Amino acid sequence: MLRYMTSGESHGRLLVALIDGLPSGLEIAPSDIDRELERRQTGYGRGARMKIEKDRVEIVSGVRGGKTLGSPVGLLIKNLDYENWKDVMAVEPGTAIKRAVTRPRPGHADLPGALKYDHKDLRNILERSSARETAARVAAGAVAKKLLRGFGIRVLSWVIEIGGTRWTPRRITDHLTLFERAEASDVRCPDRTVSRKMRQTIDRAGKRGDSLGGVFEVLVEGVPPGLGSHTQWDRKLDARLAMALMSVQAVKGVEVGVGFRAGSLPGSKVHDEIFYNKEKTDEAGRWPIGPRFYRKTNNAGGIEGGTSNGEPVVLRAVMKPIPTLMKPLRSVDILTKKPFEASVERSDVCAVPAASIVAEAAVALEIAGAFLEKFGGDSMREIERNFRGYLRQIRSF
Ligand code: EPS
Repeated sequence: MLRYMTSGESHGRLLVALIDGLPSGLEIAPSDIDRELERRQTGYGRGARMKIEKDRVEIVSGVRGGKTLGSPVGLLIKNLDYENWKDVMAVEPGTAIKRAVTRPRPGHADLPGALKYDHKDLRNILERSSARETAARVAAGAVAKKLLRGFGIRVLSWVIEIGGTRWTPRRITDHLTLFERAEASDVRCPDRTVSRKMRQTIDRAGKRGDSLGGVFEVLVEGVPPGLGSHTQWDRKLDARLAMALMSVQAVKGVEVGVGFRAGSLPGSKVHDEIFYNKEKTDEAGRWPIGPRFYRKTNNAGGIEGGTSNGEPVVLRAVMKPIPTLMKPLRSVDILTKKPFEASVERSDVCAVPAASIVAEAAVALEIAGAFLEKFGGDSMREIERNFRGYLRQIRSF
């Protein structure tokens, strides 16, 4: 079973990710992870903090000579801003509480977290609920991506809406081209004109002291049929992916394939008809291979009955606007119980492009988990053998 956990506060010393259940023999280098960390940091609309941080991973355990050992993999990322917060965030006992926060932001974990954990300083909540944590998840996700790439599986993403400025994807045929265009855009939208409009939308919101959310799409190519299962609720691949996406800070909704539009279309327009191609071939040892069942549409988003069907997995998620606003919203001080209007020193206006990278990581970890359950083994060699055997089996089905 692939499991991962993260630890670390936003202005604490460092972030930690621990991944358990990886096979031995997976090649992994810090550069594989740093590339992903850099992608997460480059979106338009971020605040001053991103100029301070330069995320780099240190692989501290579970890897020897560039290959996983089969033991848990430990990853560290330093918070460079910690230098400015040492007196506030010190771990040592007896450190005086400085810069206590008593004014909860609407939309943030501040108040429910303080009530639950009995903290009179909201910093004890916000430091961990901060989306800074996502750097650790992206690091763990980079390892999952590396594993999947070896089997021809790629996780891609792009942004389709920011604060009401929307790009309507035309019939997607070449996902890699869309992805490359998204990579070239600082709002991660594959369309240049819409990208420009999205930047303007972000600028306008920033001037108003407001923040913006948006919608992004995550697509997984090369997923073989048979990941997940219809047999038990917690084995359904779509359910697991929805949880992974909902766990990304500020995500409020998830769609699979045609998603909520399925509620307004008849069955004849929703379900993807099944065809069979005797000729279809591809790279050896990869999916799709040889003769196969396929679809001309993909409204199911690559998942039927909680099981992947061999078409690309298509997911969409909506991120709410960041709750840290320059524009004051009404709230109540937790000590005085008096109303006040919140104001902040610094904030991001929009983090949707970064969230789409985080979502790639969350999805990669879930797909890798389902992949290892299906083709499980303790070493890469064993998994490769299982994977090839299964491909042979479905080719002659
Ligand atoms: C965040 C608030 C901002 C963001 C931070 C997430 O940090 P600060 O309070 O230090 O200005 O920059 O995101 C990151 C540090 C990051 O690496 O993405 C929040 O409250 O969620």
